[in-house]
Amino acid sequence: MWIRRASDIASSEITPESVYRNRREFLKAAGLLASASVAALSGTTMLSKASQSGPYDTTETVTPYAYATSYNNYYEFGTDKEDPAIYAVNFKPRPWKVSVEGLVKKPAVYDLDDLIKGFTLEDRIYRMRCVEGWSMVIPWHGFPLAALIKRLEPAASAQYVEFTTIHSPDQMRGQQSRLLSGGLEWPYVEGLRLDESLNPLTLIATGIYAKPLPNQNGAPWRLVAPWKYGFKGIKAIVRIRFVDKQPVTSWMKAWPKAYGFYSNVNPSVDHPNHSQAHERRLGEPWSLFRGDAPRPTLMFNGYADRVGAMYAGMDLRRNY
Ligand SMILES: Nc1nc2c(c(=O)[nH]1)N[C@H]1C(S)=C(S)[C@@H](COP(=O)(O)O)O[C@H]1N2
Ligand SMILES: [Mo]
Repeated sequence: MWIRRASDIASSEITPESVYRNRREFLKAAGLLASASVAALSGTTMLSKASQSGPYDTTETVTPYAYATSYNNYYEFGTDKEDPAIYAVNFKPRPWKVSVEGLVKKPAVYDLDDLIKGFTLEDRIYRMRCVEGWSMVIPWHGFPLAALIKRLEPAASAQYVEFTTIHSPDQMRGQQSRLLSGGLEWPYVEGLRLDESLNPLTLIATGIYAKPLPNQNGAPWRLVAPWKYGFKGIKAIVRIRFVDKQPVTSWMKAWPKAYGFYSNVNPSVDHPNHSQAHERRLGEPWSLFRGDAPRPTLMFNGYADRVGAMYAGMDLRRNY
C-alpha cells in the first residue's frame, strides 16, 4: 500500500476533493474497482426485490457492490476510505453481546441472536448521503429499530436512545493509538431522539446486497437512518442506552461547530469547510472520462415526506 502521510491522518472526516480524486484513481489503477461493473450486474440479480420495489425503496440505480464495501468510513479500522475493507477482515462479529441500559423495563446483557430472534427481516433500498459529499444507493437487509425498542419497553421518561460501538483495540487498529483515531474518542457513540428511533424508516441492518453484513460495513449489526448524514449510521453496536438527556455523540465532541446532534441532511446548511448543496453518486457514469455523477442534495436526503413532521417548528439551521 502507499505511505501514510501526516496530512492523510489530519484529513480526518473531510477529505479534499483532490485527495479523494487521487485515491480513487489509485484504487482504479490498483484494480480494486475493476470488478465494479461485474459486481453491479450480479448485485442486481441477487436482489430478490430489484424489480418489485416496496414503499420504502428508492428506484434509483443501486450502487455497485464494490463501492459499498470498499469505500467508506469506519475509523476504528483507520481513517482512509480503503482501510475498513483492508483491516476489518479478521474482526469477529460472533459471539456478540449487547448491553441494554438506562430507562428501560428490560435492561440486561443479551446475546445478539437471542435479542433479535423472531423479527421479520426486510429488504430496503435506501439513498445514503455522507457529510463529505458522496452518496450511494444501498440495498439493506434488516428490521425496523422500532421492533427492537418495543421489545425492550422503554420507560415513559426515556426520550433519547444512545448507541455505542465495541471497544476492541486488539481487533481495531484505529483504537490502538491517538494518532490513528482521526480525532475521535473511543468508543464511538451516536444517538437518536426516541421518536426518530421509532420512525418506520429507521432500520437496523444485518445484511446488504442479500448477503450478511461485511465486517467493514458494521457487522454484526448497525444503524441506518437514511435522512441523516452517513456518520449517524453507527456500526458494530454493543450498547443501547435509554436516556432522558440528549446524548453527546462522537462527532459532536470532536467538532461541535461542524457536527450537531441531528445531522439531518440539509442542502442549505453548509459544513464549515464546504457546501452541502451537491453530492457525487459513487460509481455512476458522468462524462466519458469520469464517474461519480454530481447531483443536487435533497432536504432530508429526499425523505422529507416520511420524516419532516418530526421536526415541525424546529429551526433546522440551529439544530443541524
Ligand atoms: N463505529 C463507527 N461507526 C461509523 C463510523 C465510524 O468511524 N465508526 N463512521 C461513520 C461515517 S462518517 C460514515 S460516512 C458511515 C459510512 O459507512 P457506510 O458506508 O457503511 O454507511 O459510517 C458511520 N459509522
Ligand atoms: Mo461520513
